[in-house]
Amino acid sequence: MKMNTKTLVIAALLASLSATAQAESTLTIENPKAFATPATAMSGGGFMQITNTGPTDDALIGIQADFPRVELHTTEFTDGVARMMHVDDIAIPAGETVALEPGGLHIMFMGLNGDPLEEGETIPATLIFKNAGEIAVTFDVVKRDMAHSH
Ligand SMILES: [Cu+2]
Repeated sequence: MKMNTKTLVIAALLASLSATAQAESTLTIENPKAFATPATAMSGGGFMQITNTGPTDDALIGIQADFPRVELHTTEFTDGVARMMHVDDIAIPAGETVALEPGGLHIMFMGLNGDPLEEGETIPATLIFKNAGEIAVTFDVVKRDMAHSH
């Protein structure tokens, strides 16, 4: 009986701790998705919208996923030619929504090497933010909408 009470107290403590952690998270991740790639593709793009509802600027500084390499990329256009460049971080200013989208900022899943991203698959990943810390997300692999290709 005594044991049960103690267990209940610990459970209640843990519940309140996780509720606190959630209340302090001011980042909302919406619509994480990746496009299905051709069989020979070496990399695939990941996209989402990140909203910072808090009073403090934050930044996406990394991502972990089960690929040989995962990078943060931006896209630059020179004379109409798109070129992807690696960036160290992506600023998520207070009160703003930052869209990672085709032709702009994106996540690059690299080293696919014969194991393409397939429609219907999901990609579990952990986003790492400067202030908010780690946030788990799951990317849905969807067919690429050709109207928005870059
Ligand atoms: Cu890229």
